[in-house]
Parts: sequence; C-alpha cells; structure tokens
Amino acid sequence: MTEAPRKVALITGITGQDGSYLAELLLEKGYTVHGIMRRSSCFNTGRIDHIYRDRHETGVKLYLHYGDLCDATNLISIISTVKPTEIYNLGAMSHVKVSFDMPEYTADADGVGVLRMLDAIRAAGLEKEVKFYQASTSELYGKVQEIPQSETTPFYPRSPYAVAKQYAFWILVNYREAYGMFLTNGILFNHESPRRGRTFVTRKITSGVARIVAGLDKTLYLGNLDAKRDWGHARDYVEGMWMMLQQDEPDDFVLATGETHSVREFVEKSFGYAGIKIQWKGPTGTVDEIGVEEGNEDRVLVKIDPRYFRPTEVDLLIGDPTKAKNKIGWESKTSFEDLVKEMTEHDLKMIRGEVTDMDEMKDTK
Ligand code: NDP
Ligand code: GDR
Repeated sequence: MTEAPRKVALITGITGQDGSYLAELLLEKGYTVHGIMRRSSCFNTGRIDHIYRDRHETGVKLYLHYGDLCDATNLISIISTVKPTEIYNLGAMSHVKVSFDMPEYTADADGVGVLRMLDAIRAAGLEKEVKFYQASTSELYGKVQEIPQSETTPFYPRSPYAVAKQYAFWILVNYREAYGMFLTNGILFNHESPRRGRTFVTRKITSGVARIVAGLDKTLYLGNLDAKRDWGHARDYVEGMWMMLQQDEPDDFVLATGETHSVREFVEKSFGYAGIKIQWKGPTGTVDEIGVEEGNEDRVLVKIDPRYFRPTEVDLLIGDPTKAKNKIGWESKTSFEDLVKEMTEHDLKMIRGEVTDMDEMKDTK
C-alpha cells in the first residue's frame, strides 16, 4: 500500500488575521500545521487559541514555534526540523502608515526576511520539495498606472512597506528562475474580517461605530475619506493562497473582487447597518469636512484628523482577478455590503457583551 503524501504546512504570521483563517483551513484539510510566532510580553495568540491544543493531548495537529523573520538562524532551525511541504509567508510589519515611522525595520522584516526564508529552505536542502507562498500586495501598484490592476500592471510603490514588498516580490521571481524553486506571489488586494487589526481603516470604522452607538465615544477620527480600495473577505482569500500552491507550476496571481469603494462609502454603510444615517458637511475632501447625523447636525460623528494622512497615498486600487479565475478557479465570494455588515454586526455584538473576539472565531468553525 502506498503511503499518503505528507501534508505539513509552515505559516509565518500565524497570529495575524490571515494566519488564523489559513491555519483553520489547513487543519480542516488534514494538514499538520506549524506556525512561527513572535515572543511577546503579552499573549499574542488570541486569534488562534480556539484551534490550539496542548502538546500533551492526543491528536495534536497545530504546533507553534518562537521565531522572527529577522533571525536567520532561527528560521533555518525551524525549517530543517519541521521539513514542511508547503510554506505560507504571511509574517510582516503590515501597516502602511507605520512603515513610514519604521522604514528600516519594515525593510528588514518584509523585504530581507523573505530572502532569509528562501535561503533557509536552501540551507535545509528542501528547495526541490517545498512549495512557497509569498504574501505580496496590491500596494505594489501604488501610484495609479492603469486600472484595473492585473499581473501585468507596472509597479509604483508609494510607502516603505510597499518598497520592501517589491523587493520580496522580485527576489521570489529571481530564486524561482535561478534555482527552479516552487515560489508563488499572491498579489492580494485588501481583505478584511471581524479579525482585522483595529488600526486598519475598516475595523477602525466598525469598532468606532459600535463605540458611538454604545455611547462610549462621540466622534470617529479618520484620515483620507476619498481613498478607494478593492475590499474582500479574508476567509475567501486564504483559500486562494492554498489553491495557488496546489498547482503543478509556480506562478503569480492577483486576488481581488474587481470592485472598488471609498473609505467614505465604508463609513456610510457601517453607520447605516448600525441604524444611523450620516450626512457630510463642509468642503469635501478637506480637513474641515465632517460627518453628522442626518436630521441632527449637532451630533458630529466623523471628523478628519490629518495625523492619519500618509506622506504619499495610494488613491485607487481595483484588481482584475481574471487570471486566478481562469487558471486556479478562485473567485471572491463575499460582497462589499455583506463584508461591512458582518464586521459592523460583530463589533456591535461585542460592545454589548454578547460575543467576544474568541466567540467570533468559534462561530466560523
Ligand atoms: P497582520 O498584521 O494581521 O498579521 C501579521 C503577522 O505577521 C502577525 O502574526 C505578526 O505577529 C507577524 N509578524 C510581524 N512581524 C514579524 C516578524 N518580524 N517576524 C515574524 N512574524 C512577524 O496581517 P494580515 O494577516 O492582514 O496579512 C498577512 C500578510 O499579507 C502580511 O504579510 C501582509 O503584509 C500581507 N497582505 C495583507 C493584505 C490584507 O489586506 N490583509 C493584503 C495584501 C497583503 P504579531 O501577531 O506578533 O504581531
Ligand atoms: P492599506 O489599509 O493601507 O490599504 O493596507 P488601511 O486600512 O490602513 O488603509 C486603507 C485606506 O484608508 C485610508 N484611511 C485610513 N487608514 C487607517 N489605517 N486609519 C485611518 O484613520 C484612515 N483614514 C483613512 C488610508 O489612507 C488608506 O488609503 C492594507 C494592509 O493590510 C497592507 O498590509 C496590505 O498590503 C494592503 O492593505 C493591501
């Protein structure tokens, strides 16, 4: 009898939004999953606690290892020990605005960190066996060159984050060509969920709306309301990551919904799902613009704080996912409306104490 092929995945960034959904998906598919987590003085495993079992229990399929993309020795040691068949490199300093405050660290973790992973695979002698997914990003398109953006659209990164990710993109292409490794860039447009970090604009809005409804805050402070993004659901996108690694040949794919919406629209919809109609006053797109409750202008719900502006902004992202649809059969399943609704309702329930972040995670199982 022939043995079933080993299915061992290693995920960097397993404690993040995407890492948690991907770990769930791979466990469901029968993989043994290893994750690299950073040492922290606080618990940072909240998004995966619901799938973690103590090593002393039976049937354990999820293992966590301390590590960091800035530590080559550690990466070599983990990869040599685990001998993964698939690696998903999701770890990164992923906040675009923060990358302007920490450009060097961002270059190290998001750019050189990827090189460290690839060289660790080679050091472990696994370059002909491992399939590798790199979390590339629509931020590579930066300043608009063409719309919609596809795999052939030229890059024009607009932040230290995007520049670091561009290095990562090309080192993958280079190692693929130089060493024949199975290395795939997923160029993913924004994807969100109730597990999204609260400093990203979508979750900042939905949690801010919930706090206003509960009377804990009066006003939500935001930056550029006119930025447009192609927003999908993280759960749909991690499936696309897995699908890319099931192909016979490595390639690069855009994952997107093909629709774009402004931050302003997201704000309007989220307040709408919370039962509040918002109306904009003052000069559009300036720091003096405000959002008030319709019929109650004294209630100022949104103000602009220029602290949230970026030194260089990405104005418009809209992806063309045709290649992913045709070659790997992937399609985004969640509409913009359903995404905003799910996130807003989750945060409203949370503020009422009806669910915790942990409950949301159990719900999705
Ligand atoms: P998150 O910010 O939620 O998660 C990032 C993860 O990376 C966390 O687990 C974090 O650990 C870990 N991490 C940060 N720095 C390091 C480091 N130096 N070494 C090892 N791990 C590190 O991001 P998402 O889940 O949203 O995104 C996953 C990946 O996809 C990222 O690379 C991001 O840049 C990219 N991406 C995301 C998109 C999106 O819309 N979500 C779109 C396109 C690309 P800790 O929990 O300790 O902070
Ligand atoms: P982004 O996501 O930069 O696209 O990167 P973010 O949600 O931070 O910003 C989206 C747009 O909203 C505007 N904006 C604000 N943003 C934040 N964070 N806070 C605010 O108060 C605010 N007000 C307006 C921003 O200027 C921007 O235009 C995300 C990350 O997940 C990256 O890791 C990933 O690569 C890309 O998506 C695709």
